[in-house]
Amino acid sequence: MRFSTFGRAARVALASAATGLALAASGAGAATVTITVQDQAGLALPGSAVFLESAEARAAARPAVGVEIGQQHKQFTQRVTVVPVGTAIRFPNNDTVRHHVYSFSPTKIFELKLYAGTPSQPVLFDKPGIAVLGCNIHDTMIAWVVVVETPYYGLSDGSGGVRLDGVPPGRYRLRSWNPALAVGAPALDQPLEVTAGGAAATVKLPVAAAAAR
Ligand SMILES: [Cu+2]
Repeated sequence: MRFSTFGRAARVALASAATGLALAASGAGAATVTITVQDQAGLALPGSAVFLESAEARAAARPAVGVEIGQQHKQFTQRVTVVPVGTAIRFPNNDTVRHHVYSFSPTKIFELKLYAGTPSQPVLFDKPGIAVLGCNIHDTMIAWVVVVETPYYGLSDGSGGVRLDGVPPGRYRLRSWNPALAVGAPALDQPLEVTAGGAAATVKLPVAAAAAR
């Protein structure tokens, strides 16, 4: 039948067009961005949040799954955690003492009242920004959650380095943040152009690395 033949051909054409688009989208996302985070004296700033913002990046952001911030030896297991907006984080208590984890930051206000083990409900971080976490029982416990609107984010390693893979070429705002920045200070903001060959940049935050330890 003529109509069904046409239909099949149209379906094949549509399917290959869709595949072609998918390939173009993923093929364009192969660039690697390498960032080095330093203090004003050029010393490495480990544990700094680095992320790339753009309208396209915002549209591509998806919540991360399985993110946890534990408590062990009366400390949070990570000082800084970076997650895309919409991520639910679990707060398992691995200590025998109880903790009372809270945040009064506008990015996410919550309180997990005195508990042992893992609270049944994770906490949903549904707004971009930076939340400071504390424990009502142990004043020295502190950690930060950096909530970003992009899939391209990372945390600097011991040498201050961050490698972001699969970044589509384009113009971005390179954002960098470390807890040693003044309280309430936003992430540093500078332009970054990513080409098909990737990009590399060194960021200098207005802090002293010694203060970041
Ligand atoms: Cu505690």
